[in-house]
Amino acid sequence: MATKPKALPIYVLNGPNLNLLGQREPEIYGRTTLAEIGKMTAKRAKERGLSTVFRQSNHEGELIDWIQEARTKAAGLIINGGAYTHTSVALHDALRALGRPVVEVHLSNPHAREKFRHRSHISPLATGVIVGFGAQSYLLAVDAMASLLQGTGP
Ligand code: CA2
Repeated sequence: MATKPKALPIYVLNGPNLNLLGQREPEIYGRTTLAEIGKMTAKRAKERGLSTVFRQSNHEGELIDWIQEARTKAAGLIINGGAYTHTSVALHDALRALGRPVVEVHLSNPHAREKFRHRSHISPLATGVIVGFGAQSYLLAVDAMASLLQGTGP
């Protein structure tokens, strides 16, 4: 009997300093660590019949390598670009070449913060953007991605 091919995972990529979550600035970013967010995200994806590859890097080039990898190895991409969101044309260009659905996610609401956080180089390439719900933003992003991939949205 033929075996069903395994569905590609969702890549969940996290940018600079997000490895510090839960250790500093809890009033802005909450007390949940990135490892905990990784576990919560994997659980929610599993409930939706999906799997995740969850990674963090402080290095712009490594994030770009992973976005390029996602072109063939991921069904879709959830990305919290951290501060690179606001600065990186290189991330923007890598996302232009992705050819997969993108959900941009942020713990805080950058639009309610300093002006330099109001511009995102990721948003123009994203199908949708989820901001301001703390760790729950990632779960909402998984739900959104599941709707996009499975056509279950309204
Ligand atoms: O709200 C978000 O998710 C951000 O992407 C977080 C970035 C920030 O530069 C963006 O404007 C919005 C910063 C992540 C740094 O996280 C830290 C966590 C604890 C202590 C210090 C930094």
